[in-house]
Amino acid sequence: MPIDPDATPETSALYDFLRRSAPGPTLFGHQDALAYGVSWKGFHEFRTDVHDVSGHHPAVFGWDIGKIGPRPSNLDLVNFRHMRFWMREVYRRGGINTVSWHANNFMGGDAWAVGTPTVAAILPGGSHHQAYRDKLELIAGFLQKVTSGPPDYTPVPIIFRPFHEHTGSWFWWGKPYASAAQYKALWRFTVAYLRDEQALHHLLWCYSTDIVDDEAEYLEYYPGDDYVDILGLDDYHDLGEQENTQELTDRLGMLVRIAESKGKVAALTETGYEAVPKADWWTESLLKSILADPVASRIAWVLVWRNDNVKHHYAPYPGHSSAADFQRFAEDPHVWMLDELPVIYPDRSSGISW
Ligand code: BMA
Repeated sequence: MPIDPDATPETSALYDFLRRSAPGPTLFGHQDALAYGVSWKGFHEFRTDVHDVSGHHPAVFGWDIGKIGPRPSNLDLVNFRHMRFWMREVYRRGGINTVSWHANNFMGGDAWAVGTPTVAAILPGGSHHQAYRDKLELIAGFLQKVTSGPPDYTPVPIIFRPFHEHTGSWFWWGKPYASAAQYKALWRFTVAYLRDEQALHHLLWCYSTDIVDDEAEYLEYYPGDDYVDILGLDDYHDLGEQENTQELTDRLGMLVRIAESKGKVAALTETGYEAVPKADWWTESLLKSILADPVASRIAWVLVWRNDNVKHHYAPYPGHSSAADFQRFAEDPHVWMLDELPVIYPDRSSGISW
């Protein structure tokens, strides 16, 4: 069961699917996949770079609500109304949506403006608490409108992954700027506010660290089993220039063991090698790390970051040197793309609005 006892039937169905499917395949995910690719910006078609390369769309679609507020678009210029529309289309096609939040610093600056005691300041009683509540209220309004559309307006289940990579030092919510007690309090407040006060029941909550060395470090800031559905890991370290596939395998094994001991789901919530300069990276680095240990292979999904331009992209595009290898990756029986998913949401409205 998700941590929300009142989770919508579709949200519970998604969680159930993730738990049941985890021992089998690993789903492939890509950030901003429908919004743009290396050479295009989308709206009127269901297009992804990954599909252009392999004939298959990702199964998991990552989005980010960084800079939600007065502007129409997020920090990477994805229009928020379009984002909602795409999340609906993903749902209608039976895929999975996950939302991260590169939150601006409530004491000034963006997510990378570090060094301020912001976590403490936005907790109840803190100098910036009201600003935090106001932002969450706005987010609740946005998330509430992510529905299947007419006629049922079923809320579309969303895996929400705020305050990620807090074990690093690059975001204002990172470990050097907040104690474990403060981070946990922030997480718990956020769950209680969105779930109980704003009555959002279509969220699964995903906690994700950057690389850690052991279970104690992974759990140091963990807000508790009553506040987390999915245990994630972001790891760009092991499969980059200094590749060490065994290290990723070991970390994934650790993650799966922690998650399974709690009856929860594990996922490689972010990974990648910027511009994928290694032609066989998909099968020889990523898939190899996942398959090297049967325990590690039980991660539910792996998501790579966005395809912004030829220098900054994490999935291939037509003509890219890793395209052929990506095809092999996508065809591997262990890797599931969108068209390989069973029906996850029992009541999803049929029909595609394109
Ligand atoms: C980073 C880069 C940035 C982007 C941020 C949030 O990894 O891709 O360009 O703004 O993620 O998506």
